[in-house]
Amino acid sequence: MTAPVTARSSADLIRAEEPVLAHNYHPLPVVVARAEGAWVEDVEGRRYLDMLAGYSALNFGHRHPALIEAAHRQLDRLTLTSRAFHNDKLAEFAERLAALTGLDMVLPMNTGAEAVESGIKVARKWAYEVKGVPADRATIVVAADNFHGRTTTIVSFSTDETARAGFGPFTPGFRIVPYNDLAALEAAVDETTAAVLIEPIQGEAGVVIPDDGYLTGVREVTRRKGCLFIADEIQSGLGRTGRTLAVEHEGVVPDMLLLGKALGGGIVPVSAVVAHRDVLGVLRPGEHGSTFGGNPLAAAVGTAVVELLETGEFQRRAAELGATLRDGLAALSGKGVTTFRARGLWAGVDIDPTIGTGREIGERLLHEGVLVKDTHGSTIRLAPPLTITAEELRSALEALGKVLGA
Ligand code: IF1
Repeated sequence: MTAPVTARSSADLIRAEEPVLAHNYHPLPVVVARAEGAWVEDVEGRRYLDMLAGYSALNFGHRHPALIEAAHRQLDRLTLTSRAFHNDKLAEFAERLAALTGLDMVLPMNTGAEAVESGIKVARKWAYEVKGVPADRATIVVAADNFHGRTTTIVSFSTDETARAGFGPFTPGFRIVPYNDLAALEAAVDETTAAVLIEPIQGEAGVVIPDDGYLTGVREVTRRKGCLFIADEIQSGLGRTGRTLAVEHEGVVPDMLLLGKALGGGIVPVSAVVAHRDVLGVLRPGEHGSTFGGNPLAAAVGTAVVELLETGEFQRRAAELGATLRDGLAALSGKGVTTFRARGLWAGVDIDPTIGTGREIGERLLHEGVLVKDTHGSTIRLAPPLTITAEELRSALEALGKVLGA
């Protein structure tokens, strides 16, 4: 007879997962039971600063009051209709999201991968119907070291063998060029190209920030060669880098934006494709859809998220506290940090491999009450909620210095 779930310890719960939960993750040995703001608490009541924030899905912190209130209010009214009928929350969500991004039409989906897949389908349809690419000949140019999700089509253009091995056969029609290389991009775009799909900053690759001018160059090449510029801002967007969108750092407006993660406030999965009307307008009834896409609960929470971003408060906090983050990492450079890349409240930190792997650093930080996640090798990412205080951020940096032996 297993102990009732409520009485199980962290160790019991970790053990209980093993035979019954697919092993597609290797989580740190912490079992979170409750959270608020930048803090999470495990089953035994130990508190940790969350420096991962759900990979940027928790930009507004755990259980932001305004978002929880919007969710509670909607839970007590209506949660799902399917798109077979209208609901009274979707128009406002689409209007305010479009206005926030400067584009004019929204396709509401659920997960980031669904937004990416939807963007690929719309770009291909646009290529055939608007650009005049011959049927089934459309190509999409992507960057090496990309991360856009885990579906079969998306891993078809991944350069990460771990993400691909054993999942073939793969979807054709993608060309891979080195990131941050405009000459290679120019060479890959031709009359069959529907779109260039890139992350304005590569997240999983380790917060790889392209040279100033790269995004401007992508915009110029795609405009001149008549294909779409699709910016995947699922991780880089919604305040993370100190602007509403990472592309704003170069004043670039893409033809299509892919949004997700924080758009759901860390409460429900909400993603969206946002684009010009002459791009998303290629979709006609019955050609695309989703059971939960645009559901009233998601729309209500999404609108509350957009409302928070309309204030500019979170973008300002990320920009201002980003200076504290950069200064803190600079102080650790040469003392365990070899290099780092940072923009707003987002950093990829390369640790001296002789001190430990990213995973080992994560395990040591766990014992200092700080949660981080490694990306590859000895690189960790720092992406706290944008609601973190300067004090909390400094204490996380002190803990990093301590485990690095600085
Ligand atoms: C996991 C990291 C991984 C994304 C970009 C689309 C998606 C993601 C730029 C798909 C999702 C998540 C997936 C999550 C861990 C995290 C991640 F990059 F953030 F670190 F995996 F690489 N575009 N990234 O970053 O969105 O379908 O997941 O909602 O555990 O797989 P999704």
